[in-house]
Amino acid sequence: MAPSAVSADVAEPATLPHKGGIPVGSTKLSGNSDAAADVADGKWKDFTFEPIRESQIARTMARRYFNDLDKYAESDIVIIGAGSCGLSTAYTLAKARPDLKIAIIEASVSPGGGAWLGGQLFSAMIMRKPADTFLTEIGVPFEEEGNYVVVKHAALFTSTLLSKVLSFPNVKLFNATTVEDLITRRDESAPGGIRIAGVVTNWTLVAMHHDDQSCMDPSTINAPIIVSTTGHDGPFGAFSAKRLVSMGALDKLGGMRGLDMNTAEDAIVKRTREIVPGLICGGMELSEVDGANRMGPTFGAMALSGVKAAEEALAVFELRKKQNTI
Ligand code: AHZ
Repeated sequence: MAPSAVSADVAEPATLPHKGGIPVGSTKLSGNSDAAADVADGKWKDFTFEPIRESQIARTMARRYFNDLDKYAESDIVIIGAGSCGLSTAYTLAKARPDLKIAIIEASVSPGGGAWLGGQLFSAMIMRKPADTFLTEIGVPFEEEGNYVVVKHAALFTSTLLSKVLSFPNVKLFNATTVEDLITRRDESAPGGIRIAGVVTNWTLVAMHHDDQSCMDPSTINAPIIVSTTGHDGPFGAFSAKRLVSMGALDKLGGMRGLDMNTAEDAIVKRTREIVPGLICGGMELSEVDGANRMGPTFGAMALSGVKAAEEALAVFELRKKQNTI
């Protein structure tokens, strides 16, 4: 069959997009240099960037990063893992409490966890109602399918949520950074005799070489509340749950059970809670704590577990902050 002609109702743009309106041309790029005016007018022949010395770039990046390390060494809330649950937690907390300093520690270079694809290697992301309320809150479009809604691509959800989270001035994402351990304080009143008082971190590339390099000590972040959302067990997953077991603060791992969407999603949201003083657990990491079912490729519970984790964090924040002065 011959290729069909371009449909007549798809009009050719009269001008190239960058000249026609967005963001240059009639709207103009902002900036007051001659070069900016040339770009706005589409004059590329004499175009040149503003001059730079390489050290300016190196110093700017280093200064900003080390300022952040200094600023967030004492955080109000640390979220471990920037998957769909951790990012939903961060969004809810940062919006509710702009006065709190929130650090997100993500082991991978790329935040988002398992939420870049909807399931298997498919694109669409499914959320069962009422999780559509969270999509509406963050401005992600979806299609109605009765009891559930569909986002056309999981990456649309993840990139939108990520951009909103990173736009909050009270949030810092430390990616390519692994939580290697938890900071603890003795607390005889707590079931396991400890309270969690921060995280022990290392750059992930360093953490990956503990077996073949000499000792490379980690760094630390103190915080009265840690929200752990590191996903179900795997090379990195269920980090805090496993560490709490090995230090005797949890009896044993419940072990994630087989797939049952109906049971799993309700359980994860309802049971998102503080499992040890100072440590709130949400998302699929919780399935390892409680022995909850997995849900597979339906993400509503991750978003709403994030909302619940934020609520649980704020409910105990003042108390834990008072306890965390030492
Ligand atoms: O890289 C991990 C991922 O981005 C990160 N992470 C894990 N251990 C870490 C550590 N330090 C720092 N020690 C760490 N970061 O945590 C993130 C977890 O994201 P995820 O998408 O795996 O977990 P989630 O609970 O947000 O979402 C789970 C999604 C799943 S799995 C599943 C099933 O198998 O049934 N169903 C759903 C919806």
